[in-house]
Amino acid sequence: MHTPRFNITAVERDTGLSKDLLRMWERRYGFPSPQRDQHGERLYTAAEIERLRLIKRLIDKGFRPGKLFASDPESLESLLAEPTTPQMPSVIEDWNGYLDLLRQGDISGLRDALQQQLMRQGLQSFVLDTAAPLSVAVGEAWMQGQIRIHEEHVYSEQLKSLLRQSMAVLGERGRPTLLLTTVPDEEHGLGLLLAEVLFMLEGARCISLGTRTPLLDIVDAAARHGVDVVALSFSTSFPPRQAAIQLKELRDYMPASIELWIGGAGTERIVLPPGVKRGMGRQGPAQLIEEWRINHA
Ligand code: B12
Repeated sequence: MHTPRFNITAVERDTGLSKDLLRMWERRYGFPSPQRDQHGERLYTAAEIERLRLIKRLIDKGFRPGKLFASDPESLESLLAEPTTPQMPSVIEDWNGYLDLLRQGDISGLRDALQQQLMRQGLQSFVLDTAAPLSVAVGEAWMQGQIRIHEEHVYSEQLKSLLRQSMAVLGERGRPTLLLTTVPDEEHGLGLLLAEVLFMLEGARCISLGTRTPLLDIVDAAARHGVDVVALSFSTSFPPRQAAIQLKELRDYMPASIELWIGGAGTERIVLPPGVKRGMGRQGPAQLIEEWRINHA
């Protein structure tokens, strides 16, 4: 039972836990702690595999890894018997866990943590309750000098790729068709991406141009793709007066049949020109879509 004979591939196959995750737990929690063979490859005991299986089942039930690794194997068994209320929302206890992974340069650990959290929460709650506040925490950490800008970029890229992957699985969507982007001086793009996911979950078709599209190109792209709506995101870094001027310009250039929607943390302060709609709060995207469908029924 205690002779280490199983390599990491066997453990991955037997437990359903990825190699990356096994290595991350080893670094983070000191368990499992495999011995090494003469080539330096990890070797696990049967007892370790058994405990990992138990831990996997408990995580699936909603327990947090931190608590499980601190418990001895016997109390794990009794936890399994307990009726549980899922312990949302965090795989890593708080945002500091994610910031630590960034500082350690542990990209695969970060990807696993985000992926697990997404699986646990489902896409909508992941966007609203993890990705949005975590993006703020990561941005703030950079501004306070707690992480480097390249670490923030790693986070943004991992989040983007995870969300793009999840959106691809959602498949073809119907009307309204939205063109999403930001105006030329607005570089903050994570809010736009999160809004795109929320719009897609409402069944809308989304075409994203990413950030910083010149106004005339927005108009051109909207016509080219025959969209129903142009949706723009504004962070609090964007001067509200400037936003109002650009929105009026854009509204004047576009046919009235194309709606113009705005959202993002910076929209509250913007005085809306006629013909521009604002989506606010968690339900913002869903409400705008619902309204559009009622008006176009
Ligand atoms: C993350 C972040 C960054 C990241 C951006 C990463 C990226 N690719 O987006 C990085 C680190 C790169 C960055 C850079 C900068 N930033 Co910055 N950043 C932030 C931070 C911390 C969070 C913004 C964010 O991502 N929010 C999370 C998203 C998910 O929320 P959201 O946009 O509200 O989106 C949600 C909804 O609103 C909605 N939604 C979004 N869009 C839309 C659209 C529609 C149509 C609808 C319906 C809904 C909708 O859906 C989302 C999910 O619910 C804020 C501070 C803060 N607390 O907000 C500062 C902040 C905005 N940044 C700031 C600054 C100054 C900058 C820089 C200029 C700093 C510098 N000196 O270089 C640069 C340059 C950026 C630029 N030129 O525009 C300041 C602005 C201050 C000001 N008023 O001028 C802030 C407020 C920080 C501060 N406290 O000083 N930043």
